[in-house]
Amino acid sequence: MDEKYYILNTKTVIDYINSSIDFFDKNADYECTEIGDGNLNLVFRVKDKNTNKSLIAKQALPYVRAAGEDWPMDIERGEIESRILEIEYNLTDGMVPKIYKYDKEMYVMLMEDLHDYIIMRYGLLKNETYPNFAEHITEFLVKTLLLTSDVVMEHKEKKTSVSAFINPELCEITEQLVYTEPYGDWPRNNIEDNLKEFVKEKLWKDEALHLEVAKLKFDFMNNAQSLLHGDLHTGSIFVNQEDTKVIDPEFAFYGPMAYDIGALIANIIMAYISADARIEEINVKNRQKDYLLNTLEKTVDLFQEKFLKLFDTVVTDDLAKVKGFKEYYLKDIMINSAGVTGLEMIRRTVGFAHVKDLDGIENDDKRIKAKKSNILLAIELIKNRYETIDGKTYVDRLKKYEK
Ligand code: SR1
Ligand code: MG
Repeated sequence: MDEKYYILNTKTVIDYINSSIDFFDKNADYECTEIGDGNLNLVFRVKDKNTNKSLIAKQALPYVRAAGEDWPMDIERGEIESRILEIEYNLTDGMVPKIYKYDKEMYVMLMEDLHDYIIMRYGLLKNETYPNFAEHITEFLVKTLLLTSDVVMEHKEKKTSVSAFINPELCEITEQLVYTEPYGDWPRNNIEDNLKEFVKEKLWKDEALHLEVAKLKFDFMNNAQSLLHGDLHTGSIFVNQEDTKVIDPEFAFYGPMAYDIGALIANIIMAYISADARIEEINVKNRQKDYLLNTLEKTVDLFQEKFLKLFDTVVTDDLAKVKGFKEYYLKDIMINSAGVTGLEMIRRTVGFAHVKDLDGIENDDKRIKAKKSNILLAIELIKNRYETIDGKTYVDRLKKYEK
């Protein structure tokens, strides 16, 4: 790590910004808060109260924030994030925040403050709905995934890009936290007492399940298909009624498209399971559940529709143009997306990193019931992924576990 590196705080970040870029007025009246609630970084929002002009300063720490200094973490991830944000910005016409500057010595990214947006997970937990979300996020997925694959990119250029996005430490986190630890008695697992017996029975003893998880794990590690976001859950998405922006791609690397698609689908499903357990008022509950079911179905189906459409206009590889190939290629992606959906749902229930959707269900009985349904549905998705391709199948499977 560079000698110039020091960890910023709400006081030092203001001078740091002013010595880095020309952004604020000389007479600015600063307000600064640390708003990071992810597992890894410090995130400061700095605003001039006179003009309301603001920006975000995100600094990578040399360790996992959620665990402390005992869990060291590659600080170069900040650089990977700034590079992929630039690529995604160009591929999607600005569906990610604009980067003003990346500082390689301080591992700080200065970027656009999306102050009119809310993190989608929190919006959904407030029972908000976002009518354009499925349209927007499928646009993001199709463009970032298809346009960075061998279907489109010149193959040598793509291989160079693969090597530029080798992200071994963050991939290892995923290999461990998503694909390994939930399936055995690992120390970082976080399982509530009332769930332990169920988890042992359903997740740790089921060898048929372990075989399917192993297949998916080796797909994650060996299939350098596209430049992934790498952590596309509802905490990595900012929304409002009109717009959608994706943030936090520090887990980016070349991996299977299914990893981004499945992570997203899983988080929509968990929002649904959460709404069903949390919301008391029946009209609000029904409206929220209808919205989430509709968003689930639309996200799965629109992705496929847009994928097939864009494929024809951007494909460059001669053999990928062969009749039947694009349908074959997409089907394989969707099969593994259902598998990843299940993996993400399981790890968010019993692994190191949970979600508020489930942990935030206050009533103990309802929370345990919701977590059990979540696990059972997830196992079904992993084992029956070959038959889980379209949106309606997801909806039907989800509804089976509601009662
Ligand atoms: C130690 S990092 C734990 C989790 O937080 C990130 O957001 C990723 O989801 C990762 O798995
Ligand atoms: Mg994150």
